[in-house]
Amino acid sequence: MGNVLDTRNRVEVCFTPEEYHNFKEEFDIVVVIDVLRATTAICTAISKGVKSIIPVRSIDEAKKYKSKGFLVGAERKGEIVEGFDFGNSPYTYINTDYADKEIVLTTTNGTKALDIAKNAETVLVGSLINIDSLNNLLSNKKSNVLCLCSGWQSKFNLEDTICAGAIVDFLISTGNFTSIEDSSIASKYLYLSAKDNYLGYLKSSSHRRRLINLNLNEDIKYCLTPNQTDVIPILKNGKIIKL
Ligand code: 3SL
Repeated sequence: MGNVLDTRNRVEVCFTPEEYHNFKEEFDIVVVIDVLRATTAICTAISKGVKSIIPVRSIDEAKKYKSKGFLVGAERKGEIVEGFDFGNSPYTYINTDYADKEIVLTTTNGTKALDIAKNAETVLVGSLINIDSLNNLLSNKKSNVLCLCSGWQSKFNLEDTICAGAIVDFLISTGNFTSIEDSSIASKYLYLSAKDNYLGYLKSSSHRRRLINLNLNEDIKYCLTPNQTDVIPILKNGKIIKL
């Protein structure tokens, strides 16, 4: 018998922004994930009516926007950078009404991943808080999907990988997608081990420890609580807006 052509689309996982160059040519849709906390904060902001978020990579760029009068959030190593309006907590957008505002944001890893992926045909913002809505949208696409984990300073992290695994698991279950990379298979199995208790599973993960040391336990709980919004942010022409 000859080879049967596999018409399924691919869903794969890239563990860090540094590995993105190995994947980028084959994927039309890139989902950028930074569960703790950048993409969760962005999903929250857009779901609370923020008009757009301009992600920038460096503090210098952020400063330029600040000097022009923009509202600017800046985080490095979990902390608010002095001189900016706020940091990277999703509660920023829950506790204060920034509806219809344009916000500039720079974070340690999340906005770097967004910058690296910016030339993909479609760049979506993923997190656990919008996971079902995102999965439903992706399952209707006839495109290869890459989950780009932001990681931590060029290293693998658990929370982004688990979120990516939730996407792989769901899309594979539709029968219309397949994965061939070990990173995707590993992500799926990590997700299956973690899905009943994200908080417990991530108890000793490096970034959870980092955030606990900064008294950010409420942020962690929020970021690890799935399906708090249906909103899917998309990066278009340098701005993140509601799809
Ligand atoms: O790395 C990032 O982009 C941030 O999400 C890190 S933090 O959660 O704000 O510490």
